[in-house]
Amino acid sequence: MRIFYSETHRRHFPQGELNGGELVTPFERPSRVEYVLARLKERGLTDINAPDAPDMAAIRALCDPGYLDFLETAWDDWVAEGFRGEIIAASFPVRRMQMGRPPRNIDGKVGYYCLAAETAITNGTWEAALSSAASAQSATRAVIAGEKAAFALCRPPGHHATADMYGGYCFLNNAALAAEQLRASGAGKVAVLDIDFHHGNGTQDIFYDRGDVFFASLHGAPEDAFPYFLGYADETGTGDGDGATANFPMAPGTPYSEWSQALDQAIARIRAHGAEALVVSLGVDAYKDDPISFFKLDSPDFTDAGRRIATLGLPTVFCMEGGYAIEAVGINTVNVLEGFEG
Ligand code: SP5
Ligand code: ZN
Repeated sequence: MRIFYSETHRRHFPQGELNGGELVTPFERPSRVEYVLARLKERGLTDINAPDAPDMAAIRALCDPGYLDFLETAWDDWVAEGFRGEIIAASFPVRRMQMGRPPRNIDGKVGYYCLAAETAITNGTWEAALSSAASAQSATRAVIAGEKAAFALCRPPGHHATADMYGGYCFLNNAALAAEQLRASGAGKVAVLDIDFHHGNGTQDIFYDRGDVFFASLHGAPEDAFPYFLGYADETGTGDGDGATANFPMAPGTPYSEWSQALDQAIARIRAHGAEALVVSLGVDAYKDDPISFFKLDSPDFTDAGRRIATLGLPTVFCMEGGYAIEAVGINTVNVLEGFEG
């Protein structure tokens, strides 16, 4: 399997994540990638390539222009304002305060474009996010060129990012870029299967009113888990997208026996939709020892999940998302890929 990965991810390394009222070392940290790379090599998956430069036209086609300008200039604007810490959002356009007007002031702008304050921006975040998107784009290009599957070792992750908001450690929605690229290459219908522990709110939002991109997500129920406000089973799409979103929220303590039934249902829905290509949002935070999640999957379960995904028989782009039990992130991620390859 071809793998795409950019060292530029290192340029995004905030020192602080707002967690329980404290600034802690972020769960989403550069070393996650080292564990995945080490495991890939250990298992003989050594076709690891740097991505091509990001396709900016595709990123501009997906995202809000004001949002992209904001991401590109946020750090300089923040420093120019005299702020000395990392960029953390503090004021949000919440219920009854949403007039859709981005403020001029950088502190206001940050809140306008942010969906969760745990995610800090630093010098280098924009370059890292672009390099992550570039990995997804190059992996997708490989699949379009005829590879059965490719793995984008994306960091930072993407599935919480909408066309105009960052948060949940995500800035650009890599999986959505991959799905759009597959559509543009001629696939009539594509599907995004999101197995990260957290609901893929960004991906859902981007495709919610579209029938050509099916979105299925297995995740911690929003009553109990981030991102809290989206991911209920009765969110099924709207307009042309009516019926093209499928959410499988699950309770704390969910074991693989139950999770795998949801996976099978998601797979059946993707098959029924007639998808011709697949993007997998590959988070491994459903693992039993993940520090911020509450499912009970064990490492061999990820291999089995990969096997089940392969039964779709579709050209597949895997995009790395979450997974924070860092010593196990490599094993669990590569288990999915190996299970898929059979
Ligand atoms: C890509 C991805 O997996 N993003 C996840 C973002 C989660 N952000 C909120 C984290 C809340 C952490 N709460 C810690 C509770 C520890 N018991
Ligand atoms: Zn996650």
